[in-house]
Amino acid sequence: MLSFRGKARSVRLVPVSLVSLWFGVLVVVAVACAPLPSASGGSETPALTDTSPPTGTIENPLPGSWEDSYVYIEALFVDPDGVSSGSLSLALDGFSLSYDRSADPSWRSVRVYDYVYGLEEGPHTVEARAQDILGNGPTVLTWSFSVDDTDPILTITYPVGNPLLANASVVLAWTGSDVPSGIDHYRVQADDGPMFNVGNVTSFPFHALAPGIHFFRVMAYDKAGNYNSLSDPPIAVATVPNPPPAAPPVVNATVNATTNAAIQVTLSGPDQVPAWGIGLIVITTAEAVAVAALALRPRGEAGRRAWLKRYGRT
Ligand SMILES: [Ca+2]
Ligand SMILES: [Ca+2]
Repeated sequence: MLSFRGKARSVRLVPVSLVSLWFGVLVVVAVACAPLPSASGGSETPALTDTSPPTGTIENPLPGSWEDSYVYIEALFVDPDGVSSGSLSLALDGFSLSYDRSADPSWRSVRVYDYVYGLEEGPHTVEARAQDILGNGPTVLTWSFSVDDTDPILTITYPVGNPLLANASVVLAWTGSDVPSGIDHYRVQADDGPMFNVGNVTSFPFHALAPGIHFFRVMAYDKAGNYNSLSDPPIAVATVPNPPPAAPPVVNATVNATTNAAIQVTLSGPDQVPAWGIGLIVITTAEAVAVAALALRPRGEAGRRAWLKRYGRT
């Protein structure tokens, strides 16, 4: 310790090391009173407003649902005090899952989830647990779902083979079955057209089909989302015949031999005759008369003489 004497008062100087000691004590007390960081980096300091356990919600799969062998499992826990990270658990059929989790910064809303592959067909049970950071709980969610890993079976009953569709229409018909969940709905398609969800009916009409061969496809979906393979779908074939050939053109000829004007001889046909089937020929009056005279010329010697006398020929 150092001391100085002055005129009216004395001054005592406290060693610097003692000041540092007091400051260090204050820092330690402040740190001790600060909220403890959680495993997620958020604060687990309770708000002390809620003594209830977390609220749990089943997110996926829904209770009683049908799933294929690939299942996503998720549960949500919410608590105003914050959810304790160490209290979380997720199990399937009694076996713990190495789940993942996601939480907001305060850890008041936490999701636990996992993906499961290759489950056997039949029922399965999930259990998810969580407590708040005060130890309230645990909240336990328990629910069941079922797995269907078998594709539906489908058979198209009409058309079979490749029938001719005289009226350009067909009513596609089929049968389908599935285990263990059963058929949920069918979808049908003609050629490259849209696929129609037709529900649970087993027939569907197509009308006004163009001439030519047509392909029809039916897809069956079970309640777990399985379907008959797109690479090998049930396909039916049918053909709409071409229309009958058009009637030959009809010739309508008009000859006007009384004038020297040009004469038109027109070839025309019914409406179905294409444009290229209609021709137009123009000849003169003299040519028309000569053609007619030759056509009417009598046969035999007597006739030849009468014809020469009539037309002044020798
Ligand atoms: Ca609570
Ligand atoms: Ca199935």
